[in-house]
Amino acid sequence: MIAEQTTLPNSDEAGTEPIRIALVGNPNCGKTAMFNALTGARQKVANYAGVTVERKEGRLTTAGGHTAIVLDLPGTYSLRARSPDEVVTRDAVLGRLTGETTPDVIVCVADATNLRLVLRLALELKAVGRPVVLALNMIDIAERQGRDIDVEGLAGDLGVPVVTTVATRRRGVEALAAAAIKAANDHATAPSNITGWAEPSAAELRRLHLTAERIFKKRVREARRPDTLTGRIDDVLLHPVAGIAILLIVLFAMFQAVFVVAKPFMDLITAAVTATSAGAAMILPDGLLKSLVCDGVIAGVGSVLVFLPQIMILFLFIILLEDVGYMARAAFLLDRVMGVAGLHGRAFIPLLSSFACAIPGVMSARVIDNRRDRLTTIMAAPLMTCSARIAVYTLIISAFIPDKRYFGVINLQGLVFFSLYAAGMIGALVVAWVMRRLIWRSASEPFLMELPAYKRPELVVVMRSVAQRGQIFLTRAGTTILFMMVLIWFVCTLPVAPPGATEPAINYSFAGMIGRAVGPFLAPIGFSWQMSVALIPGLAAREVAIGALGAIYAVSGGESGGHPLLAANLAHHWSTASALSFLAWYVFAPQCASTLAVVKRETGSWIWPVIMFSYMFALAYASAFVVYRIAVSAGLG
Ligand SMILES: Nc1nc2c(ncn2[C@@H]2O[C@H](COP(=O)(O)OP(=O)(O)OP(=O)(O)O)[C@@H](O)[C@H]2O)c(=O)[nH]1
Ligand SMILES: [Mg+2]
Repeated sequence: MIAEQTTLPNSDEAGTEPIRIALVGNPNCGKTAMFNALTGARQKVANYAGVTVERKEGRLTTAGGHTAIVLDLPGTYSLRARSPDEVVTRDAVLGRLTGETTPDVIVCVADATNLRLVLRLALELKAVGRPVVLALNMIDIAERQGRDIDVEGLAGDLGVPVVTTVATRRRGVEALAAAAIKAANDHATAPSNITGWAEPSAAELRRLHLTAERIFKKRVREARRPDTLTGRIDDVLLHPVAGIAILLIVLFAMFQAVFVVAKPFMDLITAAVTATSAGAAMILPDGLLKSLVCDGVIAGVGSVLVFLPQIMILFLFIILLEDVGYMARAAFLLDRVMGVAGLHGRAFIPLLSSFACAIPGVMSARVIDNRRDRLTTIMAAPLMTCSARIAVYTLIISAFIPDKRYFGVINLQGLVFFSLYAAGMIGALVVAWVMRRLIWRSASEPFLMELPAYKRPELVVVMRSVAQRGQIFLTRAGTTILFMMVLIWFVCTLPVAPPGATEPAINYSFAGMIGRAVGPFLAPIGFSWQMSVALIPGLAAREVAIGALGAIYAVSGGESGGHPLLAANLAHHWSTASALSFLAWYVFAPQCASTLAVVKRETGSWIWPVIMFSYMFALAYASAFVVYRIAVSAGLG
């Protein structure tokens, strides 16, 4: 990456390397929003601390044709780092990352409504010896609150240029870029006066703190219209009883919406997939190619594609709640529960991120500085229901759970869906609890959550993030899943049945052989050989299990089709007990391979992914077994 960027030509100063700008600031001050505004990137922005946990690089071209590299970094209060994400920022600023020097200019991003702590950080950054520019971000909110900030006085006292900005609306962003590039160029011609490359000492921090306090008192006035709304809303939302009740209602409504609202859109996609398949079947001559296209590609990818609406609706909810600032409240409300389970309060955000996918979840555990707390969180994160499991849950639910309504509003299918999520969450708490008791035997640290002020979400930003989620899903469907489907088709079709065969052709294929090999092992939990075969590609990406079932039944049925046919097929071939067992399996099933790889990287050892795989496998098998036995004895076998 770095080599590629340093060889790119700089538009006006051919031969020289582009200027490198680092964005540094307190958590949740708008660094990533600024990064996106500067570079056109779409990194994740949300209204709570600790969203960004790694260094991201982007490219900026100014109106004047200058090119610069911009670094987005995790939020921090000081260059004296404690947690792994703060270490990333410190090392980037001090030029300790391999192959990297200190940035040419540091943009200190400040939340203008909350300047107290950032001024000291600005002084620390100045002491590094590189030019610093201060961005007074969120100036829109500061103005609304009637906060008087003496911008020029501040610039004079700190000895750095100050630019006011609104990152989410791109206000002042070009001026900031120009100021940063000018500062870097001026500095390059001035004699180098680099003083420190080291972390500040505690004594130095105290000194800078006093200076910062003095500047703050002199240049910043109390808000004339302070934000009382946040406090008033919080009286209700953080209430120990009302707050929890509202949280449950919000979550419940979210999962109902995912099920009910998505339905018409899913039907539409299903119709489109079926039509495509029928069209392809008409054009293509009978034979293997037709089977590959219709049974493998269209039936397989199509059966995954129908879940696009559900995924986008789920993310719309999550993104809205994150951007308003509600998720930090949810963390606060659940802090007690999590504490009892032995999870650090900061674990909430990693667990929340795992709703999308366990990979960002495991990575955002970096915000936790204590290694044991961090490991506990990493081990529990994959039990949170990732979005890839939506496909599995929905398919089985729509095939086996009747579409009933209670009290006119509560949809039974949505209720089961919610329960599966709840099972995952409870599982995560139990695993954390067991790790605490069995392995660490230590209490988790108390934690003070920073509650951000509520904000009105920027509609364009929200819609863009939702669209981005859809895009990620479609890309997966078009690459990993498509590739796997072709592979699965081969495994299901070859070798072809011998002439005069009496059984369905698929029984003679590799899939049939694999199924018969692993089948006996999974028979006690009620899995047929088709179900067992589908689990294997599910290790690469969970949705592929659905695609695989789509292909297996399409190939063995000799007809092709999308989701409704698959659901109908399942209802025909599986007993309800087996279906429930399959759901239980997927609540705990071992992670896809990429999650295990990330766990290895984040923990620096193979032990943890091995433990993770084993405990999840054991849990999945045990719970599927129990569910299957109970269901069979209840007459659902
Ligand atoms: N009103 C307003 N909101 C902003 C502005 N800049 C950012 N935000 C919002 O502030 C919140 C935090 O923004 P981020 O860019 O995620 O903050 P960050 O500094 O990258 O946070 P971490 O990565 O957690 O350290 C988001 O909800 C943004 O939409 C601004 O200038 N005005
Ligand atoms: Mg960020």
